[in-house]
Amino acid sequence: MRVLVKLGGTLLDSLDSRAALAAQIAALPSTGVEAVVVHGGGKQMTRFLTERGVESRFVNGLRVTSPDVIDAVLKVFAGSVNKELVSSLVAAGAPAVGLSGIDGVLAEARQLNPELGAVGEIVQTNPAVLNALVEHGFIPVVACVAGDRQGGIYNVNADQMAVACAAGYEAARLLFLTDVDGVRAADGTTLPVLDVAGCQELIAQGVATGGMQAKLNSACAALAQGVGEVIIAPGSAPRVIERLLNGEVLGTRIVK
Ligand code: X2W
Repeated sequence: MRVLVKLGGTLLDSLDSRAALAAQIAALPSTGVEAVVVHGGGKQMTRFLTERGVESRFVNGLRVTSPDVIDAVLKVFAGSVNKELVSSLVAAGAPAVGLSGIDGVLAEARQLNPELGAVGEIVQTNPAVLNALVEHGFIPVVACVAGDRQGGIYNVNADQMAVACAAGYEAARLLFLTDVDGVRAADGTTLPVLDVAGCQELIAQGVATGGMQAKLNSACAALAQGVGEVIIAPGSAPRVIERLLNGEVLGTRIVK
């Protein structure tokens, strides 16, 4: 089974958390799971920019990406965050290979909105590089950076990158591992399951806002593009990946 695991940056910020997730991902091939990993790094990026006196500015949850910031996007997402995760996977025994959407023309983007600078939206994925790596037993680890065919480089929201890669790779399941328990109802309880109409209702009622609203929109986009099931779950829960793949109720499962 093909599974896309998206890891949020907060989960990758400590060696312990990274190692715990890497151990789980490294165990997947022996259970017949062909995994591709997509990661973010928003927290690391904000810290990197702050240390250099650059203030982070967001519009609708997307980071305004000036030329200074795109340089940092390569250094942080495709550089340190990607290589730290790859090295944790290697330490856990998995032959992981780090790449970005630029590599192998995996993810082609165009500028989303001139006011956001070099923020990209994915217009096409070419999963050949993922298929080639997986076929040879490697685990691809994709940073949320995309390119175009004219030499442009774009910062892409990591959830959107995960959706595009999951659809291109024809993943049966997309796991969004994050730092919350799942999707919350108005009364604060975590919803075990949601369908597309349920997602739209939570957004319309103003219950799901900000980052969670964006995640639900990404989840629905993935379902519309053929991914069978999307799960939003806490990446810090013990053995979270194995438990989710075994059908345990944990986090929020989103289906058509
Ligand atoms: C994000 C990409 C990183 C991201 C950013 O620059 O922060 C845009 O906003 P998490 O850790 O998964 O949140 N890109 C355009 O999405 O990381």
